[in-house]
Amino acid sequence: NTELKVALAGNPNSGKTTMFNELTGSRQHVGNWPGVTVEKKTGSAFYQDYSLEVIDLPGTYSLGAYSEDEVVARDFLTAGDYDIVLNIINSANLDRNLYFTVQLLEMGVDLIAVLNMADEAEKKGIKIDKKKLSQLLGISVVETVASRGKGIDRLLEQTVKNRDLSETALKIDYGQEVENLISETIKMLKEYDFSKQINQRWAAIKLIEHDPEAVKLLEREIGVSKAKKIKSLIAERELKAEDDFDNIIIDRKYEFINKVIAESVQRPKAEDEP
Ligand code: GDP
Ligand code: MG
Ligand code: K
Repeated sequence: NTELKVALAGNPNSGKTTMFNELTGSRQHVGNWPGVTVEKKTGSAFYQDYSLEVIDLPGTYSLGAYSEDEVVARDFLTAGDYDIVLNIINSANLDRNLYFTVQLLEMGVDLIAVLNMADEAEKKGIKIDKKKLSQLLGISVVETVASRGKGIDRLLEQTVKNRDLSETALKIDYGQEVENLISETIKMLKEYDFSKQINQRWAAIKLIEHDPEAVKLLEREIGVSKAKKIKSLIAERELKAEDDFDNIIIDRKYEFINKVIAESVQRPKAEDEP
């Protein structure tokens, strides 16, 4: 009997809790995440010879540090104490949901994209080419209707099949100027022996975005004076740059998502929309 730790992550209202209930039935435990009032739900599921510990993470749109929910989800994901993440996606609202997916992929999180609410997407006439989407994102894609228990067996099958995924981090091209800075930041992170467990490219991007939690983590890990050298490098480049790096990073992320959607999703033409 092999144990797997599986976390459900995704936007609010994507059907995470419904999926959690579907997977775990009455084998649930409700508590709190340490130090915060955010509810923590865990439960168990069984498939073939596998025993799955399932964790329902708080729903978030982003993995910044702006709410307790985001911090809980992010801390869990950066700590890496899980085998695989099931990213529950509302198929009827793919654009918005993929923004979160892309953030997970950039962090190097091993995940399966779960296209939930497939019934809602169908009602709206949205057709998703799963094979294409899977190719473009480099991960497995499974379609489900959690509220009707549809696709659960296939999801369990894929969960077990993908249990040993490792470091499939997505690399979006942020353009020469930002890419040069990312490379130099990574070089310094390596030189200073910054956490090997955290994806270095992701850390560099977060530092360039001045993410407060990333800065705190950096200072904790390598000390304030070395951290200052990295912050100075970034500040110096910002001064010289014509465009705001934060904007470039966000724009390029959306460009990537738009391209993925254009190549894998067919929407009804305006006139035949129901
Ligand atoms: P969470 O915020 O991600 O935990 O989402 P919930 O599990 O609470 O689900 C939000 C709403 O969507 C609930 O009313 C569910 O019954 C409903 N829901 C969940 N999965 C599906 C699905 O596949 N199809 C449809 N039509 N509704 C769903
Ligand atoms: Mg929920
Ligand atoms: K893994």
